[in-house]
Amino acid sequence: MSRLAAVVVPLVALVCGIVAVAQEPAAPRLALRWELVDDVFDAEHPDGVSRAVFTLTNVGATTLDAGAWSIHLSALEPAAPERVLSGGVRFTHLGGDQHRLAPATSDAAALAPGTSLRIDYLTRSLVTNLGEAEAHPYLVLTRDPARAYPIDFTATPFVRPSQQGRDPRLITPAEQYRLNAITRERAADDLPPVLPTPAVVQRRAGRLTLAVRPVVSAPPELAGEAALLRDALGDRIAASARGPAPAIRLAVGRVREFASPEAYELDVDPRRGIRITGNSAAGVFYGTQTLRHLLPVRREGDTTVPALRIVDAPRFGYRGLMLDVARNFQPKARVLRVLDLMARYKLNTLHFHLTDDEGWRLEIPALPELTAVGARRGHTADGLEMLPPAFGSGPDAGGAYGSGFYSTADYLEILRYARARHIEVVPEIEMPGHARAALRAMEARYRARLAAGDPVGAARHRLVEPEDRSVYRSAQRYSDNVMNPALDSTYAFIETVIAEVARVHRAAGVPLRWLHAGGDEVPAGAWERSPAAEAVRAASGAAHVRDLWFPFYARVEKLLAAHQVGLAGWEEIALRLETANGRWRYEPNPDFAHRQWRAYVWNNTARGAEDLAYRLANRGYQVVLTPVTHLYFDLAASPNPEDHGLHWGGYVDVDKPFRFIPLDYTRDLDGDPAAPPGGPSIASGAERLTPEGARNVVGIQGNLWGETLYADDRLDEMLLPKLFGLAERAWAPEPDWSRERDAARATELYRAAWSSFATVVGTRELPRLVVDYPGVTYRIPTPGLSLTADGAIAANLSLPGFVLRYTTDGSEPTPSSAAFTAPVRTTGTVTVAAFDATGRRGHAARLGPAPRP
Ligand code: TNX
Repeated sequence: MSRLAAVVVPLVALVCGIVAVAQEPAAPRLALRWELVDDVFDAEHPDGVSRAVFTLTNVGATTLDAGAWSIHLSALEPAAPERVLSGGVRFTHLGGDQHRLAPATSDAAALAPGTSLRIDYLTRSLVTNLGEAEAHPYLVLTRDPARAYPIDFTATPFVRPSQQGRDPRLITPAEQYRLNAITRERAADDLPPVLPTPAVVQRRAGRLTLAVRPVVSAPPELAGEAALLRDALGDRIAASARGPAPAIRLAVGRVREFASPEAYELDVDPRRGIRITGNSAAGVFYGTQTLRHLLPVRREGDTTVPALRIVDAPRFGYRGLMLDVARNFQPKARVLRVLDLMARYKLNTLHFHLTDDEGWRLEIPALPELTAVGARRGHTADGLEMLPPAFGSGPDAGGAYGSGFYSTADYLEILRYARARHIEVVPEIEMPGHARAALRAMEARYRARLAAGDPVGAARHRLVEPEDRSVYRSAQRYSDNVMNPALDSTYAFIETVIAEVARVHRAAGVPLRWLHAGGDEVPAGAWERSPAAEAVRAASGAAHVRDLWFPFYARVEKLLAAHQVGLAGWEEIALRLETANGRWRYEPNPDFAHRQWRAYVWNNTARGAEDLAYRLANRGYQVVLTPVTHLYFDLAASPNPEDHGLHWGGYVDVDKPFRFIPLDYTRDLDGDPAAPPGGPSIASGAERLTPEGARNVVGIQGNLWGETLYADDRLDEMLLPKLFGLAERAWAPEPDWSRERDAARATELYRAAWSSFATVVGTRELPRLVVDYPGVTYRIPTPGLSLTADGAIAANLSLPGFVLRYTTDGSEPTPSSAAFTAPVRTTGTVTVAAFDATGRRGHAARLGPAPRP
């Protein structure tokens, strides 16, 4: 210890001691450890549940008496504790993913310093990944219920298969090896020059050197595209370089081969320079993105592009990504980066999920409570002035992910940034379900107006009917999150929000064309005991209050039409419940077909609903395909416990969007990932798209929901490289393997296409991201491991371009561990992980000890 420190430390201790004595007893300190014990499969739990244990240890200096404390913790539905087996505690559900754990009786034993409490319990369903165990706990003392104390939490990693041996979804290292084995690295010359694959590529001899910054010439209407291109090239080519500058000419003109406004032609001629012609400014923009990607990845050195001619147009006019910023907030800079990534890979629609139960993220100046209350999450005793914690955002209202919203100025900036990159922003305002943030915010407004002596103003935008006794529970376990279609104030609220959103879009120079008006997952039971709903039902002659759904969206459609805005929503806006053979089933609602409603069809997991997207398109609805099985980017990449994400619709890695067959996807619902997705439809009797239906499929979209996006590296990890599969499928021409009916030939074509794509992603696009977005944290694949016939261990990876490193002493590989270049023979355990160029690594795989040959 230095002399200075020797003096300062006791001084600080002294001062702190005095403060502590003067204030209150020392803060309680707890540690909580979670561990998976085993899985239980028995007659009562045929699908399995997990036996888990919390160990709560008092690591502080004060005794915690029973009745004096409770712990608030988060548990996604599958992991919600149901049955407590030991510890004398009780779990109480608080709403959403929040639970309270407290001694069951006031005479339960006190928790003295240094002692632990062991709480064994059974979960509601199998815990299959470690993310589900992240409890994000905090402590609340009964004497000061508004205050939260942090708790040290650890979730003990669980190692398959001992704890998860009976989970059929397990991917062992050997199985991963088998899946990876279809990837064959391709020579760089055999690869399409850019991702997504262009429609037509004619290669020519030679290369054009861009050693000196090119002169970009463009007519005034392409000034924006030219400026962005200059920026991008300026990043790569030093301003100081002297010599003759090559010319890049941008123009809007007719691209003969394609009618799409987004089509372009790019001509790279070593002598005459570069010409980009687009059917519109959007086409020119995509041509400039292609040009950027023709430059070799490395920043230093090589600045040549191959001589060639590309003529290109998208397969789908709608190429979307949905970003949920409601469950966990994402700062503006991250949204701009997502837009940048989308533009590079030629996606053109950001579906911006701005509101949900757990947050309202857009400033609406006319209703300031929406963000003052609805964009703040934290622990409070009464929950009146902010929303409760959720999804790992923690008790602190100043925390990064729970609280936050885009001011009007932020949103304007996002819209303008998107517009410059030819991305349309489709904002989503969730209704009538998934609306808890709005309901709570409007209750706060109601109270404030009433207190200010303005009962009329108080009632104007109120979303709650106090006499409503309806009992329901939403998919995310809320019982108070649905707007009421029988209240005029509901429509006053929606009308105000629409007007404000439309106003900002106009100010940004991009009139709002579509509003996504939610519609998903309204729970059964809502409105059933609402006097207002009952009165409207009776007056309208409807059979059931559930039928108020139709007048609700018809009225929303009118409110939107007043601003020339089209109605978009989740599939439910286009459905109605019907009985067939005594069973309820969702059917397309003929009443609104051919009204140009745009339905985002998501749930292809429900039995009988696999083909819902096609049934809706065939009946006249405009359909965006966004099926959970292939395009839900919030799903974990694999069943391995260390992969984050949900898994209610399976697992989604980059291969899922890649193998998606948009116009015939029921051929690939549960196939073997190593086989081509070419089998017959698994959904028996599934309806196929008619020619009219195919014209109504406007495009495809990846959805990134935000429940697990509560850490800085998480968005990248869930989005990348999945985004590349989406971009390829949304833009590139229909692949040959998806049309081939001969199984052997289809397998050959698919494996070749996948290998080419995997090589592009692994050797070109991910390295490009590392250079262009320093700190990017895309998911690095987990190796597969296999025992060779002669007893050595072989390793492989789904994507080329990484270095595999290994250890044989059980430790995690580091950038200085030995490279895995040939099968390894050892008596110990081989631990292998993939590393990228920056030395960042993915999850390790383990195998061994290998039996002696
Ligand atoms: C279902 S899909 C939801 C979302 C969840 C998502 C998680 C849809 C329209 N609703 O509220 O975030 O699953 O995967």
